[in-house]
Amino acid sequence: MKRYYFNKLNWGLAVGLQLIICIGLSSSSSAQIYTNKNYVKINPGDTEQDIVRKAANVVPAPRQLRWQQLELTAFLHFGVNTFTNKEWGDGSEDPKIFNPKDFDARQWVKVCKDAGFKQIILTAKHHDGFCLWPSKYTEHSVKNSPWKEGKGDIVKETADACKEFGIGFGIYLSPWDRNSKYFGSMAYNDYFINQLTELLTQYGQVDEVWFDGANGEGPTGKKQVYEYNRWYELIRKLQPKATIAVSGPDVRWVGTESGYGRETEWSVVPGDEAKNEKIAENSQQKAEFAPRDMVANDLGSRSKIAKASSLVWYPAEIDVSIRPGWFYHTEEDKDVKTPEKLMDIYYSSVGRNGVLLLNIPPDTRGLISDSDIKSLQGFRKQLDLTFAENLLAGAVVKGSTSQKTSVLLDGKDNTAWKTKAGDSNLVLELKLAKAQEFDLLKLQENLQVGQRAEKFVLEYKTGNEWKVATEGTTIGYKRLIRFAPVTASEVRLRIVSSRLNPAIAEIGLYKR
Ligand code: FUL
Repeated sequence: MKRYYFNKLNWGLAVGLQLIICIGLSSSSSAQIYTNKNYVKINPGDTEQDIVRKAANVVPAPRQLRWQQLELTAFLHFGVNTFTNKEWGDGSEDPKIFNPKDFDARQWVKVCKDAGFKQIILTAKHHDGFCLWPSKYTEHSVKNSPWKEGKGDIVKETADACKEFGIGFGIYLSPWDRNSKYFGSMAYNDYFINQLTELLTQYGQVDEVWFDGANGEGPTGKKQVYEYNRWYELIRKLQPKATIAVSGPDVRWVGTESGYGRETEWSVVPGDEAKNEKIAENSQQKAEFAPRDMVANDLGSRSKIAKASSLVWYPAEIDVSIRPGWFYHTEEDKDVKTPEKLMDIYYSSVGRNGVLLLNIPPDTRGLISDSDIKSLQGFRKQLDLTFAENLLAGAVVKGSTSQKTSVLLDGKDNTAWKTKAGDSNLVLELKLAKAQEFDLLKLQENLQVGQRAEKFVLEYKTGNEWKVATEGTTIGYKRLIRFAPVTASEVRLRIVSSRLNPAIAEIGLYKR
């Protein structure tokens, strides 16, 4: 398992490499996979300093920035497995088993939105090949199920509900299809493109397309050689605002399904760490679900980028299920993650420069179950309570004015405390109106300038002495660190190391 996940990560980077080469060869291609800001080539003569400067200036494409700002996104695994009580179907299911009698997409979306989630990704087709929409290209779909007498469309109702409630809508389309007779042949590539086209043209705006890395054998015993570039070009053409995730160029799988990201999480990583051949080799082989181990804990440090031949903005998405499995199983109702566990996951995903993709699988009724709702409500309550009051509100940076200081406290991620070019040794000394007790630090960088901070320390003054409250490495979009409670009226943030001068967008201190 460990080996697989390491490989899955390399595989994601391999896809990146393939794309980079693709742009290199045909920069005039109609579909732009990268912009000239989220990708940079490293030249053979570049010095270490040149590389660091280049890394500091790689910034997200607008679609990547929007995605990062969502912070919380929800995964909905739903399909024939919900009814067979399995994690992976083999494609031989009778479509008649699919009958969610109380299905209500509005309930799904409302529950997610109330819990703070800003986007939903629905498993339109999982590895079993069963389509939640009436695809023209297969009989293995809702059109042959008793649900709504074969006239229903789960994808449509979900997309419509997302639009109604004003949250983003994304699709998961499994490349691996254990039902299609075409799988393993060239014809499958057209089949896949046809299905993707249906999903990208029939349901309004699609905000994220999620391609799973699993690739096993189809009904003929053969594996498929995928045509990734065709998928990406189609998406860029039909849904240019959509991010392409995991097996795609915009969003990187973090390398674990535990909900915990890396403490040092760089969104700028080398695009050249792996080779295309690994794609076939790295497919998932077993249907078992188990918590995964973290893989390589450093992807973008100076020593990593020094060896790169290109750099890309490739931020981490952290997927985890609220239950042990990805699909709903009644026997797991008792194992739903508690609000406390979800908070811990929040700090370790959103709080580590990632986007959380939390799976909340609907049950056989076609509804999110009460146990999950209860836990999500508790999570939202804790989130609101914790971040209700920034204890630095009204504080002033020493030697500055409250007007100038306010950029750090205005809740905007696109305004920042500016330092002089080359000044990577930023010190912000803040005086609070009165002594406060705090145990949680929030920092944000303005990503439109770039991800730059490499090491920081938060200190507080006691008597005439500065003591360390906490410290960390990367910040990125958001960094949250919990520490033992401290009471003070003077604090200082020191950016000890940075790639060029950092742009600090926000700082906050809270009491949990
Ligand atoms: C994995 C799949 O095999 C699981 O079933 C699930 O969909 C997860 C999100 O990705 O690769």
